[in-house]
Amino acid sequence: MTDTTKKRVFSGVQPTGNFHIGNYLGATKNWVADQHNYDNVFCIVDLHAITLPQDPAELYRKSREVALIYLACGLDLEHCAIFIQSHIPAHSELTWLLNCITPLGWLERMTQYKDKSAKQDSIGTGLIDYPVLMASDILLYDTDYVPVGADQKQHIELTRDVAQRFNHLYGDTFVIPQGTFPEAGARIMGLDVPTMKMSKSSDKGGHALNLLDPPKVLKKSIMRATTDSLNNIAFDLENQPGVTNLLTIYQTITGQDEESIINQFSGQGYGTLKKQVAEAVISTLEPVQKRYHEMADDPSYIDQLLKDGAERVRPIAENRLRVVQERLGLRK
Ligand code: AQP
Repeated sequence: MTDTTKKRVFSGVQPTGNFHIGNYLGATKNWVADQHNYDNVFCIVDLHAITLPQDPAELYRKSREVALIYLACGLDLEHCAIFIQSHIPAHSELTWLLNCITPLGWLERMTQYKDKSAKQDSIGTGLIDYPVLMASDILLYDTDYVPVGADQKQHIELTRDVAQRFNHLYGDTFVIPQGTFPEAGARIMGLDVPTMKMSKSSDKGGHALNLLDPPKVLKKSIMRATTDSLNNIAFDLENQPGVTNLLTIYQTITGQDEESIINQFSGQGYGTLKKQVAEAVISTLEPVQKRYHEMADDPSYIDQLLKDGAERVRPIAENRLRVVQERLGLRK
């Protein structure tokens, strides 16, 4: 990490709910695959999590769980710094500074804000400000690439707009980052309602495939997944969203192209497809779960690792914040 000859990657996951296979296939799996090519900064975004009410003890526990999941998925500390967002105060400070140049109308347009606020009786200011905090996370580290799922496209666009606006007003300060999205797996859908994205905030049984679910639970959820009555194996998002979602999970895990998957399953029933998807999911997650449980036995290890991660990224964040403060006339 902090290898200046390589382009920098930044991304993160909220320590809320259960880390699911959408988070893995849409984001973390790709971080692991590409980690050797980049200088990587991976964050556990606990300040984002508190834009909605959280139980404090659970938030603390989940933050460490996500760090362990990162490692269990295969992130290598030689190539990546892993840290908790709130341990670097520059994230909050830059957010305030960028708030002051971000038009409110830009934030009111965000679809995630509209969706999440519609589900709450009353909302905190943090929920609408979420994308500015995300812009700060990314811009503090001179990030070149942000590998995320498709649900984050609009937030990445806003990050670019905020950076360009600041650069225009105060002179070249921020690297303009680029979002990167996997070809397959960028939007894994819920198994129960395949027209809605698989989501951490749903705790309904049979909705998500959680990374730490035992094999029996994974298999049960897949075998119960909603399909259709067409009895046809096809990638057809509009007419067969459930079957398409199962095929996409299979495709993302196996790396096969659509045509060879269709050939493999053509003429077979949905039961066979589900069994094969379950086998692929279980065999992918088994080693991840094994590594997770081995490391979870030693909580002091994870605390030290997070402390080291924060120390590694702190100088980058503080340096960029100082430049922003100078540009704004807050310090010389
Ligand atoms: N269903 C998904 N398919 C593909 N990628 C996904 N990501 C999230 N869901 C899917 C990607 O995972 C990374 C972490 O996202 P997050 O921490 O925001 O997790 P989340 O599951 O989206 O949960 P939230 O935001 O708490 O809320 P809900 O439950 O409302 O969705 C990101 O790269 C994201 O794109």
